[in-house]
Amino acid sequence: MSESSELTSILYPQIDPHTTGMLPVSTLHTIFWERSGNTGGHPVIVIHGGPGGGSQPSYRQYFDPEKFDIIQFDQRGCGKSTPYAELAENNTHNSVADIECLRQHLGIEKWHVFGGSWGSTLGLIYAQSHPTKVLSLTLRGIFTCRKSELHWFYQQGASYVFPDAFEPYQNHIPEAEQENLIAAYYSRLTSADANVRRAAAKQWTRWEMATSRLFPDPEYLEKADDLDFAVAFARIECHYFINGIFVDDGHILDNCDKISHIPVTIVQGRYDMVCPTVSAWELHKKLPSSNLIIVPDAGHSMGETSIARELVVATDNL
Ligand code: STX
Repeated sequence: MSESSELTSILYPQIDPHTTGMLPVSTLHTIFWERSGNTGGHPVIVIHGGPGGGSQPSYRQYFDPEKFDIIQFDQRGCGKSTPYAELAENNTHNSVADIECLRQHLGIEKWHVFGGSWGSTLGLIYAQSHPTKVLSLTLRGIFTCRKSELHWFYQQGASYVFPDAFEPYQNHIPEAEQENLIAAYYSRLTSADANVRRAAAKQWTRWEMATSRLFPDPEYLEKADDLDFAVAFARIECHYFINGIFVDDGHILDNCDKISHIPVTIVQGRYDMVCPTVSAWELHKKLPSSNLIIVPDAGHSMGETSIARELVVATDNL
C-alpha cells in the first residue's frame, strides 16, 4: 500500500465544516474559525503548528465526526485570519486569549485540546493558563520552545543529521551573520523589500519541510514554494522565536503542577528532528500520569502513518 492510501485507511473520511466565522479579537486582528462533525458531540479545539502554519482540512480527519464537535481556527496573521502575516499584537499571550475568546463565543464550557508541535506549545500554555476549561490534552511532537530547542533546530543540531538540507538555509545568510541564524532571518523576513522577505521565507520554510518526516516527501517540500504560505509561516515563526515566545525560558516545564489533574497523551516520533524527543520525555517526567507513546518509526509530522495511527487511537479513547 502507498503511504498516502495507508494514511487514508487510518484517518476518518474527509469532511467539510458545517459552520465558519470571523471573530474580531482586537481592533487589529480577526481570526477565522470553523466547526465540523457533531455539534452535540464532545468539543475539541485543534491548535495548529508553526506558529503561522494555519488550520488544515486534514486535521478534521483525526476525529470520529459522529463523536466530536471539531473546532479549528487560524491563529493571528495566518490562514484566513486577517491582517495576513501581521506581527503587531501577535504573541503567545494574545493567542491564549484568542482561544478563550473563541470558547466563549461558541458557548462551550470545557473542551478537549489537540495540538502538535507549536500546537503542543500553545495547547500546554493555554491549559496552564485556563486549567478548568480543559478536559484533556492530546499532544504530538512536543515543543516547549526553550532556547536549547530553538538552537538545536535553527542553528546547530538537526544540521548534523540533515547537512544537505541545512546548507541552502545557512548559505542564504552571509557568513558574517551566520552565528545567529534566527536573528539574520528575522531582519530579512521583516525587510521593507518584499523580494527579500519572500526569498528568506522560502529558505526558512524549506528547511523545516525537508526535516519534518523520517522519509522526506517531495510534495511536502512544495509547501515552501507556495510563497503566500511561506511568508506568513516564516515571519510569524521567526517573530515568536526571536522573542523567546514571550515567556520565560522553561515556562512550560515549570508550570506543569497547574495541569497535573488533566489527562494527557503525548505522541512523539522517535526521530523527530524539529522537536527532538527529549522535550516529550521531560514533559512526561513533569506529568507522571501522562501517557507517553514514543513511535519508533517516525519523525515530526502528523501525516506520517505511524503517528497518525497513534493519534486516532488517542482521540478514539477520549
Ligand atoms: N515549528 C514547528 C511547528 O509547529 C518549529 C510546525 N512545523 N511544521 C508545521 O508546524 C506545519 C505542519 C504547520 C507546516
